[in-house]
Amino acid sequence: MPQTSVIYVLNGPNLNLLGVREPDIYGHETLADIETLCVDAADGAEIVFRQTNHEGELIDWVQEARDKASALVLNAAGYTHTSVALLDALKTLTIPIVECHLSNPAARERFRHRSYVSPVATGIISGFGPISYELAVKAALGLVQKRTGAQGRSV
Ligand code: CA2
Repeated sequence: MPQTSVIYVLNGPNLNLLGVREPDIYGHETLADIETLCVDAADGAEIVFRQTNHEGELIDWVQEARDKASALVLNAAGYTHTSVALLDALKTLTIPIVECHLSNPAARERFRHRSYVSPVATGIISGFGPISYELAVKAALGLVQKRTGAQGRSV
């Protein structure tokens, strides 16, 4: 476990197009705007914020988070619904995992109802647009503080 809290916020395929395409579904904010929201919500904790369109790279970062992160916030985007390999990687983590989505996949097409992330997530935040990320970072920090006794403990 790192000395200061390090929250990995990992983003899957096509999220680099946020704010550029399909604003009716995903809104006008860009991924850079969402990174700023996460940093502001982190209350001084370190945010490592990344996006990739490649499944293997996402899995490499999940493996990296095993040693370097205190918690993981993950929007695996389309891989949420398809990737057994991602699930296998997530199963090796012992840190809290917060699954995060801009939209509410449960209210969308049937193929989005299955998540390979949910079975290993500590919790799921979805449907609040960019605020989902803000809530997810705060939830992740709360979980880390609970595990380390870093806050709320009377001396
Ligand atoms: O709601 C979410 O955050 C999703 O993870 C977004 C994924 C979708 O496959 C999941 O079911 C729910 C899609 C991300 C695609 O992002 C785009 C952004 C702008 C334009 C086109 C795609």
